[in-house]
Amino acid sequence: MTTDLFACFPEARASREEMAEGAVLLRSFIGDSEAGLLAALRDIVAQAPFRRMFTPGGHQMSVAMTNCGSAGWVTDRSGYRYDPEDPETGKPWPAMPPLFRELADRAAQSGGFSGFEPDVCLINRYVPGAKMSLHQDKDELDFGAPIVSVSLGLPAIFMFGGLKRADKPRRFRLEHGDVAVWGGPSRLFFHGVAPLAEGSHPAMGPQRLNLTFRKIR
Ligand code: MD3
Ligand code: FE
Repeated sequence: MTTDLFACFPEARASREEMAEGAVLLRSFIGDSEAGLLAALRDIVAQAPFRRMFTPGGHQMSVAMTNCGSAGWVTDRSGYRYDPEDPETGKPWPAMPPLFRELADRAAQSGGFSGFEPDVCLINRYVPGAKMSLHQDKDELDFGAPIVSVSLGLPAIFMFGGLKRADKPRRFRLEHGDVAVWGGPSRLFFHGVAPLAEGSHPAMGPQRLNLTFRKIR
């Protein structure tokens, strides 16, 4: 019988890798928070279900999304915005769980950014075939604050370009439990996610979730 050391002891994978100036990849950073994160996610999704939104160009996104925090990122035929209410229910988005805040702040700290106070957590769900085209995140007011991302479930190939759309992206495989911090000069770098490969994750099933923590005001 063989044993997958990294599956049994995820912390054995823990490492810190600089992807670019201001961008740090913290492998397996979620550690003991996994069960708490998944329980809190179940709660959020029960109040604000995942939905596939439409871009201003009229295309339906392959990624399904929801949010928690004092606002949420939404897109429809009229454009992109951060909205304090879930347009599907007319209610405020679920509050950001303290565990989310604490994890994001610890990660930002490890990435070299102190006192990160995210007000929004966008939650993306990818099923096999879903992707996110190359884009910049610039709907936030304060580019001095980093974005922190948490990957759960199936692995994804993250494409990390530069300040210009034409800059050739480098590829990083993001796995269950990995956390990344994107700040400083890399905050406005183009990035995307390649179509998710088929598969099933032991804890998450046939999907990938990505949480991005943002300070929008
Ligand atoms: C680098 N999400 O929601 S997270 C997004 O995996 C988004 O779902 C991807 O891009 C995902 O906007 C990537 C990693 C990420 C997030 C924001 C960034 C990388 C970033 C902002 C600037 C540079
Ligand atoms: Fe993005």
